[in-house]
Amino acid sequence: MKYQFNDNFLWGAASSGPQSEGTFPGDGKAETEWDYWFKQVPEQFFDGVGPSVTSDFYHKYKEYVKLMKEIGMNSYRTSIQWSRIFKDREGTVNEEGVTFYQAVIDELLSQGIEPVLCLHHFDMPMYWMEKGGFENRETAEGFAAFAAKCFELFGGKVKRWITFNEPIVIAEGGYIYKRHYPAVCDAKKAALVGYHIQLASSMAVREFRKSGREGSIGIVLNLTPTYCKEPDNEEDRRSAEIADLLFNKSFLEPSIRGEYPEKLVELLKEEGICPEAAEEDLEIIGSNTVDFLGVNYYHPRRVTRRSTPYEGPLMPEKYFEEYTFEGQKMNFSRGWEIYEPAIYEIAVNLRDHYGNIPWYISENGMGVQDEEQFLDQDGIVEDDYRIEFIRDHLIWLNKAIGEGCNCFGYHLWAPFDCWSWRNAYKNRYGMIRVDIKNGGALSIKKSGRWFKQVTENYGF
Ligand code: BGP
Repeated sequence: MKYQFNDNFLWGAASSGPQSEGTFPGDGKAETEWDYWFKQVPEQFFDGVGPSVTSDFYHKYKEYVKLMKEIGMNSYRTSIQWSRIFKDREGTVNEEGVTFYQAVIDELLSQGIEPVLCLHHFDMPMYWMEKGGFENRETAEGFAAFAAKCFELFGGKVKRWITFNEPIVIAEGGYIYKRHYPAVCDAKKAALVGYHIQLASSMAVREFRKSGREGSIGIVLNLTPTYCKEPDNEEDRRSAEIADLLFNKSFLEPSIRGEYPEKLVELLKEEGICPEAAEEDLEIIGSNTVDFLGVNYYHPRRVTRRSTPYEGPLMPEKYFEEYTFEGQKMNFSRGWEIYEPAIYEIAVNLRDHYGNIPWYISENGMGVQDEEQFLDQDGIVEDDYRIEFIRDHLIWLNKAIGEGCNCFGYHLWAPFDCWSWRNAYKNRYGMIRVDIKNGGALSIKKSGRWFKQVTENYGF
């Protein structure tokens, strides 16, 4: 069986500024929440490894881009770090940062790789965090000013922009589950932060349109299709509906349709955590919807009604329990269920309920611990499991496209092994190995060679 994709398909991979570049003394970069947090609690990061070196993309970008070309990528998403462009809240430009991103963009273009640039990948500068981060509406204005500057600086060469990566993770990670800074558990703050991020995203879209730059602008959402254990049970269905409202529709609907789902607003009001929305803000959200969507898909969410009364702080878990799906084939990557058909269901949902908006897979990937064990005699990582993972997801994507779904590309997380927040280098995702323990030498894994063939043949 042959799985064919069209000639314009984006074949690539994604990383982000804070996870790949590293921070170096004297490069003019301001501190982010991650730099700051690591200094406070280094022991909370896997192996005590922080964001200061990561993959050293800052110095080695030419080498990386050359290898990206070798594995057949025609597009690469990364993020511009706000803290590298603006030194402070007033927007004092860091020329070294500008020069660096210009050089990266030129290098990518010279190798025939399209840069897809994201403006926020979990990396709030401390100068805004000190003001409450996205709890404060002013931060949204600050973000819009940063976005406008990026369109001015780089908009001539970059044609595809993204406002935010996984905005729900910023709200839940920082304000519910304590996985990100400021690591508090406060549902009211989480809702407010989520609302201001949406506002910031819509303001950035407005700035893009005002700039008159050619190209398109989108948002990257981590969509987790939600399945309930007993579809015949009304409470189970309600649990799944709530999970879907909180984790998927809370950004999907305002970003694409320009408005919040009534049911979500009702739910937040019932809990007394619905942010006060000014008419002016709702107008900005309503009239600045995105041109396209990036979908990060890793795993589905399986929920059932709570079997015991919930007594903790107000959290999504009040409404449902997550359970482990037992049944068909059950594989895990980094503790996440691997379930490829969900990619097809996401596609059909976007086709049937969101005006068939153009979209692409902006992240999908397999995190593997202790990958060194798969090194062969020549020092090449034999990651057949990753090849199988990508292939199985592409098969479902291909089926969806064949049925009229408007998907224009597939990006793996990640082109090369990179730093992952609290998990640091615990899980490896790349098609290019970074030998972290030995000075960061780079080598292409088996999956990289395979990916090249796929891109050359536009399928497999
Ligand atoms: C996504 C993020 C990425 C990356 C990836 C892998 O949610 O957008 O930044 O980190 O997850 O997750 P992890 O590195 O924690 O295994």
